[in-house]
Amino acid sequence: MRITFFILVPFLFLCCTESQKSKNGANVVHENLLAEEVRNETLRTWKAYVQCAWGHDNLKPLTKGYEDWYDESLNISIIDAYSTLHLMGFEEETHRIERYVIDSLSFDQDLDVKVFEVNIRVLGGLLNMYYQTQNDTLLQMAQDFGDRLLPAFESPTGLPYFHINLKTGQPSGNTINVAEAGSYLMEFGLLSYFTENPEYYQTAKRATKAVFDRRSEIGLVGRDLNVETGEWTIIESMAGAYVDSYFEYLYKAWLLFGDPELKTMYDAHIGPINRYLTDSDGDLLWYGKSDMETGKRTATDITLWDAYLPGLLALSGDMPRAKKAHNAWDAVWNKNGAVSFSYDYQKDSVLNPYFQLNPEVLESAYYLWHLTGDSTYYQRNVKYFEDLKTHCQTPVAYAHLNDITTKEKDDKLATFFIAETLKYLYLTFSDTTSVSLDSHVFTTEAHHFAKAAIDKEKAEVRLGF
Ligand code: DMJ
Repeated sequence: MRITFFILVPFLFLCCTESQKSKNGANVVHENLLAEEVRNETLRTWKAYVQCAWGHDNLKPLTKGYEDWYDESLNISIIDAYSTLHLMGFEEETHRIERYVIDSLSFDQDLDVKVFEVNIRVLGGLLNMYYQTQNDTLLQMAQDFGDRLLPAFESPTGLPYFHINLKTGQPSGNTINVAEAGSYLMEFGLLSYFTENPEYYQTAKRATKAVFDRRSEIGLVGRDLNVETGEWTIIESMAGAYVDSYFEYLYKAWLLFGDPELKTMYDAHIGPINRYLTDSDGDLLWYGKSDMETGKRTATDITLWDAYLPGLLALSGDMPRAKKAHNAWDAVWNKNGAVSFSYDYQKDSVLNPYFQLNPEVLESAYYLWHLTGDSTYYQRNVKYFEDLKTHCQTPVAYAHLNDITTKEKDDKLATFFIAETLKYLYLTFSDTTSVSLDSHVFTTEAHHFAKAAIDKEKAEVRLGF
């Protein structure tokens, strides 16, 4: 499939081979300059975090300070970065993280945390640490964290409340969007598999089904729901931000665990999405917004998170739509050398010009490159990486852009930059890493798990489907 790589990419990228033995014994080979450069940039960014922000949630890349999401740190950068550092073979760094998490962290914190965000970043990261090390203490910590999230799902509908207090288990926040309601199948499924306790997966599936059961007659879901009544509070339908990982997890959790009901749900949605949300413009395919009951177009604004969809379409085998949808995102990227928080494709205008170093455009390019072998997508990631360096690089790390048109930087660095953006670039350029879409499934936060690590028959029992 990727034989074309050796023919089509310039010779420049094929030199400089370096081999390393990773902790789990797998060979990590950095076969070209670009993979090596991404690896170096990851280490440079990580070292800045360690030096200036260790023990805090985020590095501030301009002032070299730090900031936390809440009154106390949840150590989100440390836990979220682990799987990428492991993938790249940084043994000293990953050992340090393992020791720190085991020796120094307790989640018995009196904090109201966002259930969705800490699930994908903290629980997903902890599960990856256990998966890589098989250290039981790390599984106990993941289970402890998962147990602290469970009370969020004790609502009349099974939908999770927006916040949960990690110490008291007190939930709060009655309104939730579809992504926040239905993106737990992967992490909770893995937790059920590793602990052999179906409760986690069953809880996640009940929340997902609570969304699915409220789809309209034409098969679309809205955006926001009331957790207690189950009523839609926003009935505008979309496939991107606010709903994205709900669709993503129906497909990916089916791929990893084999629960056939998830695939049935995915199939019930994807047809209506393609029918009612798309606008075609030659070689470009846009996914807009429609009324969930009538399917009538309501808006043509999109957000940079929506760019996960070409990757999901490619993964599920719909290459024609995946390619055209990525063409649309590539066109948006090329206007400013980055994508804005929101953009109107009909008016061709930037709405909110902020850029958070998000992975989605590059992630989908990786999926398309890997699954088609077409070097167009490899070259897109070469270009995106160049643009990130030109516009977002700082003396110590990378920074968000306040405005993609002026390139004014903001003193922020999201944890998904290492967890996802740099990982997908590295996977694109490194042809011989043992981790790929052939063998692994990636969570929405890009934490990777081998399909071979899950025995489908055992999954049926341990997850209870
Ligand atoms: C990530 O935290 C996850 O991918 C999430 O599902 C939505 N997108 C952000 C990064 O943009």
